[in-house]
Amino acid sequence: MTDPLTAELLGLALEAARQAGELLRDGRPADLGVAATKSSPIDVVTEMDIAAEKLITGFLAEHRPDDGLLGEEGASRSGTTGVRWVVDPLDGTVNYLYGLPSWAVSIAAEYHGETVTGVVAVPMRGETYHAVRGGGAWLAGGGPLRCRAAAPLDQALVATGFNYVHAVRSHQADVAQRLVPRVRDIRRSGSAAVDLCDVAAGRLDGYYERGLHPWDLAAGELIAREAGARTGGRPGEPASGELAVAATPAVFGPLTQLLDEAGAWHD
Ligand code: 2AM
Ligand code: CA
Repeated sequence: MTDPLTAELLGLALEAARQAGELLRDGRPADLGVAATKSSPIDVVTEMDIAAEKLITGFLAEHRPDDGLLGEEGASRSGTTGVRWVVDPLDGTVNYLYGLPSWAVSIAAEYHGETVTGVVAVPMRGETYHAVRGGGAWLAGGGPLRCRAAAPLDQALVATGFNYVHAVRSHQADVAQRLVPRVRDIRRSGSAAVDLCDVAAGRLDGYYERGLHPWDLAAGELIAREAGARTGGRPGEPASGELAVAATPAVFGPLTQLLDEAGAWHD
């Protein structure tokens, strides 16, 4: 049973993510990707990002004015209710710029520091994933989400991401190079939130990335965990900016071990 507060927070997150997803989908100029290397399309993306965050924070403030908030585009306020919203209005910005479908709106609510509900809307897939702590993970309008059944590491499909900074990316490429011969294959979608939901939905066996921020992770990590995946960082540690890993229970242990040996947790 979901308690009334968590149910209220989930309902608000679903509605805010729906509205922001529509704004981003319908407001994206059709020719945005054409001149993707010029600075003006980047400005359009930044504008859309900020507009989506404003919509979400405005909606949440209207319904729950005393909650705290942390948003990727700088929205931040401390609250008095014990609830803090953690918001990524547009996760997968580069995909959005290029017209690739893997981008998401990610909204989580923490209660006294613990994530109690998370929503990830992926408008170009027409899918919204959500979870409440202890209540399972769900595809909106569909059924419960379950991560994949056990597969050994050498049959695992594992997603990752690379930092925007070139010096950092090259070490991450070395780590990926160590991984490639040990797994089925790797993927790089460009959205942490989408990757975490794909682990939840059984479309990936695992995902790892270094350098994530709380808003990239908060909702998707809960969704993955509630779908039966294990999540964490370096062996024995929670997921963090240092390293975030989500994988099926069979893949999680060997994957974190391998990532630790390969130095995935440092630049
Ligand atoms: P964004 O699209 O909101 O920037 C890409 O690997 C994933 O990592 C995306 O979810 C991206 O979020 C996130 N990310 C956040 N900060 C990053 C950084 N400094 N470098 C690379 N990816 C980052
Ligand atoms: Ca992000």
